[in-house]
Amino acid sequence: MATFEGRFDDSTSFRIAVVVARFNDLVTGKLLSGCLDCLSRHGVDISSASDQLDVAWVPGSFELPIVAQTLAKSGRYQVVITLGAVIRGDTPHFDVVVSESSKGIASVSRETAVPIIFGVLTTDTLQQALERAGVKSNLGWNYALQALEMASLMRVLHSSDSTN
Ligand code: INI
Repeated sequence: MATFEGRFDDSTSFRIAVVVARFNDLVTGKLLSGCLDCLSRHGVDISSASDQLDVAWVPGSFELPIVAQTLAKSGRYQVVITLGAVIRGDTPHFDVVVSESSKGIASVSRETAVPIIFGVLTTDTLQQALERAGVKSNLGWNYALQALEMASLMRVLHSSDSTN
């Protein structure tokens, strides 16, 4: 029996892209701060001179999949993190935006075999979104951690492929 797990001691070796939606940027900006804080604390260079990290901004969560796809296909990144916030109270087409965004991100991830982290908050109110973006906890931190785990796990799986 083999057990495969991501590790957290190899974070400095990954190139990571973050795609952030400007829509609800009061929330997504805070998710990005939490995300970068976690990456930095795990040794990722988040400075403006970094060649380990790139950040792309898109208009809204609907656009996350196409940019995540372009970045994943470039072959440059081991993992892509998407960040967005869709708030039901303010969004008559909430279900459309959430559905297209989530299905698009899942499909890009499978198609490219690059892990794409789904960091889109879907809440009923702005207050709930803010609570998840730093007022209580900051899920941006968790999304970064999940990204590091997945990048590492994919490397473990690929190296196991090549030795078997
Ligand atoms: N995009 C979001 O990320 N969150 C939202 O709550 C939202 N609302 O409310 O509509 C939203 N809409 C924009 C959408 O993602 C696209 O950018 C737009 O439709 C252009 O394609």
